[in-house]
Parts: sequence; C-alpha cells; structure tokens
Amino acid sequence: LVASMEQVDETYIMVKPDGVQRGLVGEIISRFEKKGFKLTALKLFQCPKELAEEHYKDLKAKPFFPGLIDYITSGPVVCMAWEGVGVVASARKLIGSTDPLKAEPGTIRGDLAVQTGRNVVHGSDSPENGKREIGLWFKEGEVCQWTPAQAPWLR
Ligand code: FUP
Repeated sequence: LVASMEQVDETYIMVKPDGVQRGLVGEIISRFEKKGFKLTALKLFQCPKELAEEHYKDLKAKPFFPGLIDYITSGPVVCMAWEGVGVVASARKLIGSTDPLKAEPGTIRGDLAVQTGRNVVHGSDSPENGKREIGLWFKEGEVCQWTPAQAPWLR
C-alpha cells in the first residue's frame, strides 16, 4: 500500500553482445523478473552504429568510446524496458559496479563478468535517462503498458 503511493519509474536494460553470445540472456532477464519488476518491452536487435553513438553520447570524448561502439555493435543485443517503484536505482544495484572485478558477488556483473569493456549488461543511470533510452531503442507500439490478469493460471 505504501509502495503504491511511490513513484513508478521505467528503466532501459540491455544484454550486451557478450551476454547474448555467452548464453546469459535468460539468466539476466530472470534476475529482474524474480526481483518483481514488470517487463514492458523486449527485443533482440542488431544495433546500428548511429544509435550506439547516440545512446553513449555523454561518453563521446572518452578514449574508450570507439572501442565501446565497436563492442555494442559487434552482434545482437537484447533490449528491454522494465517498470516499477524505484526500478532505476534497484536495477543498478542488481547489475553491480561498472568494473565487474569491483562488482559484489550476487550482482549480475559480480557473478557473470570480468572486464569493464565486456560487462554483459546496461542499465539507465536516472529516471530521465530511462525514459530517454526507452524512446531511443523502442518504436511506439513496442512498449506495452499492461496489468497482470486476475485469471487463475494455476489451480
Ligand atoms: P555503467 O553505467 O555502469 O554502464 O557505466 P558508464 O556509463 O560509466 O560506462 C558505460 C560503458 O562504457 C560501460 F558499460 C563500459 C564502457 N567503459 C569502458 O569501456 N571503460 C571505462 O573505463 C568505463 C566505461
């Protein structure tokens, strides 16, 4: 009841090409499902260079930028939108530190990755960026606003 009065946010989560190629898609989706967030969009997608550059535009001046763009466009990614109270900050906690060697065990990067440049997953860093990134990666109609049915799926 208290939670229902709090702000519902949305975040953009992406399994990066290494995560897809290592067979970690199900494992990563599962972490967000089990936590209790709501999936509102999902697709496998080969990202064009221009979109990768727009997504990471704040990092354009960094020396690792060209390598980052090559990495993100090196194979298909899994794009997701997740919704829920506090989902942006909570997803960042579930994901762990940018450097997987500093990420705590129990986090996605802490459990599944070693290198910063191959850190398997992305999560938006603010509610504003969550909205911006969902708008960038999904077309209208690809994001579903839905309410769980009351139907007795299991008897
Ligand atoms: P995060 O929000 O944890 O994804 O981290 P950043 O937005 O700071 O960085 C985005 C991506 O840039 C990282 F996922 C990997 C890459 N990166 C590097 O390759 N080297 C660095 O030193 C920092 C980031």
